[in-house]
Amino acid sequence: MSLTASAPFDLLTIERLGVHHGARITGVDLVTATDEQIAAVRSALVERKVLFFFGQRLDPDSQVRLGRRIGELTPSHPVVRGIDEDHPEIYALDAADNGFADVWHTDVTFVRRPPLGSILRAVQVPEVGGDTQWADAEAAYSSLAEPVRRLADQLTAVHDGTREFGYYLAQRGGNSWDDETYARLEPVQHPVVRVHPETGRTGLFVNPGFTSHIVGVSEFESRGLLDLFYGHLTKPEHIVRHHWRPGDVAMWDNRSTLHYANRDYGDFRRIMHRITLRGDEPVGRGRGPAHR
Ligand SMILES: O=C(O)CCC(=O)C(=O)O
Ligand SMILES: [Fe+2]
Repeated sequence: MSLTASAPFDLLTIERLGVHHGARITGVDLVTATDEQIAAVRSALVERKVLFFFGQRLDPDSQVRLGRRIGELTPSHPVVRGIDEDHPEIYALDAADNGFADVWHTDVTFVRRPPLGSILRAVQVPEVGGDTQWADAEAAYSSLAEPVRRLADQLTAVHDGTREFGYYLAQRGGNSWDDETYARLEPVQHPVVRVHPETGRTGLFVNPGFTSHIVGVSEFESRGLLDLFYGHLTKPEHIVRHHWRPGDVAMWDNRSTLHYANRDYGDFRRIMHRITLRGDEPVGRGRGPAHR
């Protein structure tokens, strides 16, 4: 189904990919977009959760400029440096430099204020494979049985980036990011069910990449609950998938989605550039942020 975001002005075209999430956006050049088009993209980002733009002509400078029009940018990553001195905001994932993301995750949930969203550009794509998948954490929450939702509402989880990034941080001797200084990656707590700060919708906010355990239950119970949530989050009906071509751009709301980059392209090189939008502290149902 195709619909125009803001008839009668034909700002851009939004083609939905799933009932709840995913959209192909056409009719906008991300380098020369008007303010009205940027506003339409920003609201589609929240509404559709992951947006795909095709054959765009962004370079590092214009990717950063675009990001600043959508929100506030953080530096590249709490642990990993930007691509060069002129682009401290750009985080490169290069298969030739161990840049893989083949674990379901939500970006940087191991800090107090995880990103609002990310904007990813395909710089070099493999001849085959290398698709990325996004899961809708709100559709997953709402399709859990009611008693399970009620249980999830009460839970708090610990998020810890040490396994993925602790080694790199130690090598760098610490870093500062988004107004916080990190000598070590201290685990943080977030509610298992997050209320979206813009829509009020609720979603599961745990991910296999960074959630270490659930607070106040046994290790056995924590493992079982997380496996239940992960299995449910990643059901095929909660997922949209993108096959990349050079120049494609994906933008996702990191408060309501998880993603996974398929590592199925053999020795081909794959290079992606990401910029990251500053977010706020997750808030649970009927309560504030989790206490650390
Ligand atoms: O390489 C990809 O497709 C996604 C990588 C990733 O996880 C990210 O950019 O946050
Ligand atoms: Fe990611």
